[in-house]
Amino acid sequence: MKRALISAYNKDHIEKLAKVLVNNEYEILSTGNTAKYLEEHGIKVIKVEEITEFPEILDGRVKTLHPKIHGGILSRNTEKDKKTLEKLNIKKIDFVYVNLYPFEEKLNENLELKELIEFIDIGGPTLIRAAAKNFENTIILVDPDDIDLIIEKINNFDFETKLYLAAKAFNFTAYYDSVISSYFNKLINKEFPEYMALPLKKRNELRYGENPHQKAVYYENALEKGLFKDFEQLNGKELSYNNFKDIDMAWKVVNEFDEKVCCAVKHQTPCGVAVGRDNLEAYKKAYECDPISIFGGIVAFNHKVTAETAKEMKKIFLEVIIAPEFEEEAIEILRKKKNLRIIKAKTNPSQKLEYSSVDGGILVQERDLKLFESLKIVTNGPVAEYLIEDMIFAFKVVKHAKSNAIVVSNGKMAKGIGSGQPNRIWAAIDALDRAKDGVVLASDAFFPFDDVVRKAGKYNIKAIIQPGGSIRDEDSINAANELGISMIFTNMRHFKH
Ligand code: 93A
Repeated sequence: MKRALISAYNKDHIEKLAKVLVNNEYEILSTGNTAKYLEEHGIKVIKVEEITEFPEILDGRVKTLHPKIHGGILSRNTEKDKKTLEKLNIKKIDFVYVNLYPFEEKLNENLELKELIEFIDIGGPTLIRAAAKNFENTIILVDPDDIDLIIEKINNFDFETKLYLAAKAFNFTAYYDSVISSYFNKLINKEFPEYMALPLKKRNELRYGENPHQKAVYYENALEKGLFKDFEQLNGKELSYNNFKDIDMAWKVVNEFDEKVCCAVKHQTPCGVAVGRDNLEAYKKAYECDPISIFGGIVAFNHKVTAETAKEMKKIFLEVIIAPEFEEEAIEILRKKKNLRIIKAKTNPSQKLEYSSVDGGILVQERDLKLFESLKIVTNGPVAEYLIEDMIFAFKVVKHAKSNAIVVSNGKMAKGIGSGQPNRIWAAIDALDRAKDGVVLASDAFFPFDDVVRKAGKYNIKAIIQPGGSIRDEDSINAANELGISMIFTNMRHFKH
């Protein structure tokens, strides 16, 4: 007779599993409620207490933590181990199935810390890890989806199957502990702990990554809120890897604004942003900024999409439209385009940390959540209020454009966006040349020379907003005064690489 230990918080699947085991000449060993459940379902079980000759104590905190159990799980198929078991009257345990206390699920129930910690399973992970360590001699099952595999192999577990089950077991306990670890770090407000265990769970296998020859997956962080946990896809194909990134950034851009705004994104950079009195105006202005790049792009709104805007958007090929609300008729119109992904966002951006990977590690930083430190007019004379508002608009946009970035705007409409250039003057030339009738120029970082100001003068720019902080700030200020351009320093840089 072989022996299997079943200890499960969630009792789904255990009846089926136990029957399979019993039919294959296993006797079943179980903890309190699991034993009760199985007996009620007509399965004969031995209680762990009978083996340990020790009661479950401390309200169940100690149930299976006993040498008679762990000796049985951890012993090898050697003469020495066999003798030890014999001498101490321990019987080998050949199979373990555990379903842990649902700590992660309980996080949503607003429990007091005192109550919550009772859902930290100690004995369960210990059983799993012991069996997984001794995988050659003890079968470990954690995922009920593998029951069919167990049925198939039950009379002859091969090495690969045993290794696969062990890998899954360690993977699972590591995840389980990462949830607990992240939760405790949150309790002490530790953003950058010594050891980072992110509780990441695979949510989507993506068709591919940035390119078709790259495999990709979307992992969800169990402890974070966020757009991709709280959205509804109303139409279109499943999201691609590039869609995830572009949607994420477009949504962050529109959430910078209180006014009705529209942002078009292409290849991780805004290609049109505009505030409008209504939905249609915002869209039309964002479109006009760059009617070429928006093709195949992502369009985001921070407000309700109307039917008339839907009609307008239907005229061109878009990948994704994202907004908090859509008029019923707007959805009907847009649904005519089968592949167009329509995303109803249900939450504002809440992400605090950003992760990016390098060869051999990941970089973690706080998300760029601020806009400016101060607004200081550094040129002579006052600046008209409407220009200041326009400058702040342009600065909000330039913050999200790839460095080096320059945004030229007029009336809270981006007219020219120059981004991703290795030097500032090219970004400026790009933006100014595209803008034609821009009034305000924003830069994501300071001007090392006065060349951008002088170039702006040639295009009749009236006001410039930039962080300031260069050792040659004076040159740029003098050039601005000379050309009658107002300039504001924000004292905050927004590199984005
Ligand atoms: O409280 S524990 O951390 N201490 C233990 O010794 C122990 N052994 C098994 N939790 C323990 N378990 C867990 O009890 C299992 O992981 C399972 O979730 C649960 C099953 O208990 P019952 O059979 O009484 O429902």
